[in-house]
Amino acid sequence: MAFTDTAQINVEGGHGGNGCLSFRREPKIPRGGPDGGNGGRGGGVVLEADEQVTDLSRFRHAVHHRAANGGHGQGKSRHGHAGADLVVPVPPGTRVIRDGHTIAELVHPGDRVAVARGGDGGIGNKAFKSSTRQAPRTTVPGAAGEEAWLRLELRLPVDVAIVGLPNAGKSAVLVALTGAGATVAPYPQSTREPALGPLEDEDGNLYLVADLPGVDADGTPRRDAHLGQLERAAVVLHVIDGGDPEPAAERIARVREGIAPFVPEGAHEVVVATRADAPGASPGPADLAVDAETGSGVDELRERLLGILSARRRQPR
Ligand SMILES: Nc1nc2c(ncn2[C@@H]2O[C@H](COP(=O)(O)OP(=O)(O)OP(=O)(O)O)[C@@H](O)[C@H]2O)c(=O)[nH]1
Ligand SMILES: [Mg+2]
Repeated sequence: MAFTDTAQINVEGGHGGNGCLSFRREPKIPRGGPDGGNGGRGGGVVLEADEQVTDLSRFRHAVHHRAANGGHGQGKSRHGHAGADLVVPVPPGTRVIRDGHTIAELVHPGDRVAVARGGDGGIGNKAFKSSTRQAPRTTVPGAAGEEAWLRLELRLPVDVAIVGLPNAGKSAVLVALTGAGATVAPYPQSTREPALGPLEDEDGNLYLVADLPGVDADGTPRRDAHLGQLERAAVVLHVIDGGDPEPAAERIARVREGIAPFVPEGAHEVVVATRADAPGASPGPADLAVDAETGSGVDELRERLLGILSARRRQPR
């Protein structure tokens, strides 16, 4: 299923079990007192970051998430059991939004947030017995669980976001830089979802590079663009086709305009031209030129990126 980075889900805690109305009835005890037990509380709903889950696509069809109800109280003073909590696995990097407010960022595997409380259990008539009320018939029913609609947004911890026009060579640059297995194809929009690859600096720190198939040929963000994944990027790696006869400055401006709303403040932009070794190609105004086919310029590009990333790591904003 296609990579999905937003979802809308409904969560509901379990209903509390009802309190029980009961009196002790035994042959040798003619007027036994009240013995109705309390209801158990309903289970809560908990979201938990789980590294087995890579995106939010499962929530397209799994919208409602309801925890178990509490058991009803019973005679002979038996209380109902508590309903089990429902733990819903989400990918690490999930932001949880309720009524427009972020209530949690589940960044690391195992991070959890309770999103819907279970309803309180009811009260059985035994609890209402007192010196003046020997035979109470009062009970309290269980309460409904909390219910909420939540918006989930997956934000991958992207350090370098590769952007550029269709067919510019974004996927080829990702593969050349990181060895990731991305689709490289001689037609536009061959990449339909973010492809990821790692970069490692000399201290062994790992950085995530993402190829974001974000914009159309005219620079406008695509409907399924996933440009939200730019949010944490330290570097925007802007790939241009070094063999394209259209003036590079115009192509660059188009992409910049399209992605501008998504680029975080303080992000560095590195413009790299592909097809450096192809006949007639020109790097134009690019910072660097590479050829993904022959590998020329790729090491310099990697060093440039790691230089920015390492410096930023040492001096966090
Ligand atoms: N010779 C040469 N070919 C390249 C270079 N970069 C990309 N190509 C070729 O150009 C075509 C498009 O490259 P992709 O990496 O798929 O381009 P993209 O920007 O990811 O394209 P979309 O995902 O479709 O937007 C492929 O056939 C690549 O092999 C390069 O530096 N040199
Ligand atoms: Mg591609």
